[in-house]
Amino acid sequence: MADSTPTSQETLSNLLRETRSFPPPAELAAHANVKADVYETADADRLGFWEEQARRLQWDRPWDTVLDWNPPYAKWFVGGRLNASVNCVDRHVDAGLGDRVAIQWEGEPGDSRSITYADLKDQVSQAANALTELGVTKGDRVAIYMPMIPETVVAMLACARLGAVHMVVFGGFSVDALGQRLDDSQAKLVITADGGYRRGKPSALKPAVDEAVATRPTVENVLVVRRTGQDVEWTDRDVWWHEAVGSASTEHTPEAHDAEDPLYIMYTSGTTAKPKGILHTTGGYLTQASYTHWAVFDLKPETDVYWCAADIGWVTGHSYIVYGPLSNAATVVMYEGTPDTPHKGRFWEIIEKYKVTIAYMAPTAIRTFMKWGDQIPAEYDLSSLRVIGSVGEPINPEAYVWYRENIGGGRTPVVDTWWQTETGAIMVSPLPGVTAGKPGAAMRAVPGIVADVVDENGASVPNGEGGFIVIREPWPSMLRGIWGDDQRYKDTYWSRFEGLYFPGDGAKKDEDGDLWLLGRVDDVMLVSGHNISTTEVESALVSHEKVAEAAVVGATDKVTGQSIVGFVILRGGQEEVPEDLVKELRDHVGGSLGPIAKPARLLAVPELPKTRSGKIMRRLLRDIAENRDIGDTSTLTDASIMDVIAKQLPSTGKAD
Ligand code: 6R9
Repeated sequence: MADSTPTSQETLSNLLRETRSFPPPAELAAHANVKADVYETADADRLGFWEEQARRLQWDRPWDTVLDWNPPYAKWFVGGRLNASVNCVDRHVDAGLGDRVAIQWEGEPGDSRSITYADLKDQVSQAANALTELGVTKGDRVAIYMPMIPETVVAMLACARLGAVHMVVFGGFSVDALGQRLDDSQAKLVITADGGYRRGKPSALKPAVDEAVATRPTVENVLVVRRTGQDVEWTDRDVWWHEAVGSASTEHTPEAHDAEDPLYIMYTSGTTAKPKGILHTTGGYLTQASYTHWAVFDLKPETDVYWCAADIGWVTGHSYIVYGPLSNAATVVMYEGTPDTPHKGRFWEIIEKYKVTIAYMAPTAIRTFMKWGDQIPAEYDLSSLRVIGSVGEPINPEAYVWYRENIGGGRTPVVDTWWQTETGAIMVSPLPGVTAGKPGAAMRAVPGIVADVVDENGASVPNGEGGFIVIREPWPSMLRGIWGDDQRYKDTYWSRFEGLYFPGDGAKKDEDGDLWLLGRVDDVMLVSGHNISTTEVESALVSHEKVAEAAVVGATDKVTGQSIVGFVILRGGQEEVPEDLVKELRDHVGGSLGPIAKPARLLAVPELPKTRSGKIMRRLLRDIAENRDIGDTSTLTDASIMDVIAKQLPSTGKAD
């Protein structure tokens, strides 16, 4: 997230014109969970609206006050008490849903497990007992560094049950990234596995934990799930999950926690090296995660099979694999591996196999599938799908339409959901039975959320103009701070515009007042006095038939301030952009956005540097474009990618 904001006095230029719009399907609209009047109801009494959503949960003690707002500090459902794990598990079993599948898990090698809500209750209770046995108590921090296996969900819910604060670290992160997070959170326990399956083979996790905890005395134990059967080094500190959890009682009496007791910390890397530990609490977070999951995906828990392809180490995995869906008693598909193992149709095979009705994934995955070709999904029966979602980045119109047509069969609405680790849950999104979908637009703040686009002085911009997205009123799942760094919380989110939350993203309102998110303002380019969003130029590039993926950055330029440098993955896989194609692409961008947006340079690359959630790390590409040494790569999913890119651009990059 942004630690700095642009100094320019210009707001974003609104260059892209997109006129396509898809109304909600009549059948879906007729039976939708929420209808058009919801916006009005929520506007008329915002706090009353959130109280009504909080009542969808089970509380041990009702709240006395809905909201205590002492800017920038919010407390929601003050005095209320509840247990998040009871809300995600026990209450469904009590309601007679014990036999419903909670987690339908698919391992990468093709093994699978169906875990019912009754099974989940037993496993979470056992894990809670085992953690207690290991000395974990309320308020302790527990690090979870795991593959995508059911035990990861069980571990999170066991922490929630005890009131211990979980801190999930993406399994692809390095020893350093893990160590830094252990230091900052002062975790007492690490839960990990011997390894997980990635790209057809076991990928070890325990050695990274061994190295990280060797110099971290706060960690008293390491609890290890056996997944791959790889050899592991063993010390006195280590405990096998199957022994400790497997032998524990399935009876566990949960305690209710305060609505404002911490639920988890999730680290998000900013523009500076030190990641921020975003803190979420219990009652408000669960209320909004649960409500948005039900409303935005139009969830029918009795009949839907829901699949979110995100990693659990990303906030999307927290809110939309675990807390949202399980609190709604949904059946959740969870997949361990990569989309191309053992073949490039793996995602579609999973949808066909489990008759998935709702799927949620990132634009980067969608663009990869586009690159692999239409014929791959065409071989599978995807007719079970009825709502498909996108999250993580602006979705280019081209990718949106491809997704709608090739995955959604041209009939399935796409919900483009904008939110952040900090917001905890979806903030801007169409509602599939209410809002029309425009390719590339997240459309409208969800009911109960007050978002706006403002200029550099904080004044609301008129329709048709761009600026900065802000949130005007506190919301239930908002971050409660940055772990151990209160000043940074105020500086990062609350200092740019008086009294408004500033997420750090650019946005525009179209002529209808619908919202388009334009990416991080740190990525905005300033060319000859115009602020141009990288998103719009990238979308224009990928709308050309020869371009599979694109990332653009602004490189310092003596004449224009910055000049646009485009990195493109060509469909044919060429290592260079031929001269005639350079001209064609520049003209293509010029034709859709105007001559100001024409890239000055275009470089072909085999891959782009991305984070765990598929966000392009433009900072690293800027280093290449400006011939600098490459900065911190510890949060890349694959750090070797920078070498690969630099190798292909021998005259431009210095990879090490
Ligand atoms: C959920 C998540 C947050 C940043 C956010 C924005 C970008 C996410 C988006 C989107 C445009 C969308 N982002 N969803 N931009 N349209 N639908 O991604 O959390 O990893 O914290 O990232 O991602 O830039 O500020 P997180």
